[in-house]
Amino acid sequence: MSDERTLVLVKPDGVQRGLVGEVISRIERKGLRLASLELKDVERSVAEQHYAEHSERPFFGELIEFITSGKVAAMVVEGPRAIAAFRQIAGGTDPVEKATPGSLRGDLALETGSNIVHGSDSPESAEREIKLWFG
Ligand code: IDP
Repeated sequence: MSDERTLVLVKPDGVQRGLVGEVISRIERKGLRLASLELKDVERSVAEQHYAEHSERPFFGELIEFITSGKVAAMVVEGPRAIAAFRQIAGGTDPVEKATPGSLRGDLALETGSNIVHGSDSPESAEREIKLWFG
């Protein structure tokens, strides 16, 4: 199967808790590869574009405040079925109700609003997000 690329973020909670290494370790142990990696301050306009699909949701303001509250580790991750494979590693959005034990969110997070990582959800999102974060 040909390789795919996905955009992964370790969100400010993950960076502050020192979990960047843990996230990278799980990505690499799965067999995926890092193609780019950068620690970034998040501009509001980038955050708003990144989460544009949620702009009408009641939690949008909170989401933008949170993602701009500290540095994120942004990476391009590649490998066969990288998009679905990273979402499996991440676990479901709600760390308690949806993420299973063994996933990053299932093992390491409690709140939906601070769930450690982001991973693109489709090839179209991945292309858009990689362009937004890495130009
Ligand atoms: P995903 O990150 O698992 O793909 P999305 O539905 O795309 O989930 O939501 C983006 C992010 O918005 C989530 O990771 C989570 O941090 C936040 N979020 C989603 N739903 C809620 C909610 O109901 N309350 C607060 N934050 C939420």
